[in-house]
Amino acid sequence: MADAQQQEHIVMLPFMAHGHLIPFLALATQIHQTTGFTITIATTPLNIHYLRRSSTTANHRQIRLVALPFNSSDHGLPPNTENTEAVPLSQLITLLYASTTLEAPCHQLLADITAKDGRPPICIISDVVHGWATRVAQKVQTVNVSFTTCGAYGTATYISLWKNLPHRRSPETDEYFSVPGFPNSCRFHRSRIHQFLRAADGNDSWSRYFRPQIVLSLESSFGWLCNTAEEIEPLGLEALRKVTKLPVWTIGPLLPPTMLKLNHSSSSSSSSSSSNLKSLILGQHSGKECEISPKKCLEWLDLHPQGSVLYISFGSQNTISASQMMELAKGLEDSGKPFIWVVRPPIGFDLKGEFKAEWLPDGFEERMVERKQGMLVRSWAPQLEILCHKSTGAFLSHCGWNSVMESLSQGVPIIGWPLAAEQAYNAKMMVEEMGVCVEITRRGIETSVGREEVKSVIDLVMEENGKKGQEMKKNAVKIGELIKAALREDEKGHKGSSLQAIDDFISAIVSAAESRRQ
Ligand SMILES: *[C@@H]1O[C@H](CO)[C@@H](O)[C@H](O)[C@H]1NC(C)=O
Ligand SMILES: *[C@@H]1O[C@H](CO)[C@@H](O)[C@H](O)[C@H]1NC(C)=O
Ligand SMILES: *[C@@H]1O[C@H](CO)[C@@H](O)[C@H](O)[C@H]1NC(C)=O
Ligand SMILES: CC(=O)N[C@H]1CO[C@H](CO)[C@@H](O)[C@@H]1O
Repeated sequence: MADAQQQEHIVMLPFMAHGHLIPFLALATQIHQTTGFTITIATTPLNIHYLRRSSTTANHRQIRLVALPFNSSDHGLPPNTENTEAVPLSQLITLLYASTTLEAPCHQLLADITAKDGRPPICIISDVVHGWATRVAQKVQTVNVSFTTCGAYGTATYISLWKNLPHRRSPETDEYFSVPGFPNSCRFHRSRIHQFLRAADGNDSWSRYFRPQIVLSLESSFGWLCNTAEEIEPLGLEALRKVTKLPVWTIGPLLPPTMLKLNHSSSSSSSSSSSNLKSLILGQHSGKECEISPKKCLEWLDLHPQGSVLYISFGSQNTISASQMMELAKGLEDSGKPFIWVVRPPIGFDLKGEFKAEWLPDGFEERMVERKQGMLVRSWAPQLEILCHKSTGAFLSHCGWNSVMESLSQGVPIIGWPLAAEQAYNAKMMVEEMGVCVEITRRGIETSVGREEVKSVIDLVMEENGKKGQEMKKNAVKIGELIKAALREDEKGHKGSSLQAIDDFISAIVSAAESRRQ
């Protein structure tokens, strides 16, 4: 029998992508700090290694990290391929299928924990695409909770598209179609759908992976956790609740604490403050060559007026085509606006390889440096520090959810260039619902982008006293305030909605456990 005083135990199963692992670790930390529960995160050995490197500080030692046996060579993948960042797009589907083989070792882990603790963990929190985790939960007689590391609108769109394939039902000639769960007035353009999803007929390899996993998460979960705040995505949450038909706790966005406290500041204050989660997020790159120090970036930003610099990054996993890169550079030069650009080799080249000057216009970098117009940063930049700096005026982003939340929390509007996953739906939501975004393109790498479009969008957003830019900025500041309020606890102990949602979630799983154990 379990000791009545014994701490409850939660097992968390993140998907094998950096953008998922980090929010899982942040959620684990948050739940542990709120409840004192024992938390175990289980994933493949290399991803555990990555989490371990990312969590150097004291409270992360209280999170148990357990490696599940997994050898990518056994699944037709190159050696040591355990993360979406490590596979080319063509092999992503192989990695997705391989991830389902974690079910057996995961069940073994749960059985071991149950034997050791004398009772099953109070719940499993699994990534939405690990639908198989619901079967593990059932076998050890606990409940399964799905966690989406993305926003509500993007998640609702993504899962409803895979589940219902609505674009297959409307005639190809219709440019727009409706997505079940969303009101009919909210139409989606075909160009927003990724090529694999566009081609999906329910019997292709992508459908055969996604549909069963998502349906399990939908039909066999106790509830969902979503990495967003109630106040910032009303339409998205309405849709997500319609699609899941389950309780959805909005416990996010899970951001580094420094981003929640700081007002826009200059280098001195933002670089001196540090926190566990900040070092956690920065730490994820500790193994990588970082050619630029945060200090150097901040000093460069200090040279420029408030709100004048465009920050450009396509996330840790994506890049654009060679011709798009060339046009982006030309458009930037034409605009004359200051920028910091995180450059990576274009599509078709090794993402982690050396960046070659030939991918940019002749003498581009030298001219930009000389005019103090632009700074090129190879492969990785201190994104949090840049977004917190008062000189940063907009973020040209792939619209990954973590990047978008980091930016909006600081009141920095977005220029959208979505590339993969649910990013195009995030962009649509930010344009239509939040009014904080304009897009250069709707669908990443498949479209051509001209220097004129690049310049005109940058001008629209960055022009001093420009009407559109000011409106976007105002909306972004408002969203930033809502995010901070949701994550704040005031002196009287009144909790913002996301902190309250964590409490509500904990109460729900505790009372479910009580009735199970009676
Ligand atoms: C993975 O499997 C391959 C082929 O069977 C083997 O050579 C390799 O040593 C294994 N790797 C690990 C880490 O066990
Ligand atoms: C689905 O695909 C498999 C192989 O890819 C094929 O054998 C099967 O007939 C297909 N089923 C349907 C209903 O199209
Ligand atoms: C941030 O700025 C706002 C308004 O400018 C101010 O009310 C607030 O106290 C500041 N917060 C901190 C932590 O300095
Ligand atoms: C597969 C499975 O066991 N799913 C369970 C997940 O949790 C809900 C709510 O407790 C159960 O009703 C499901 O049976």
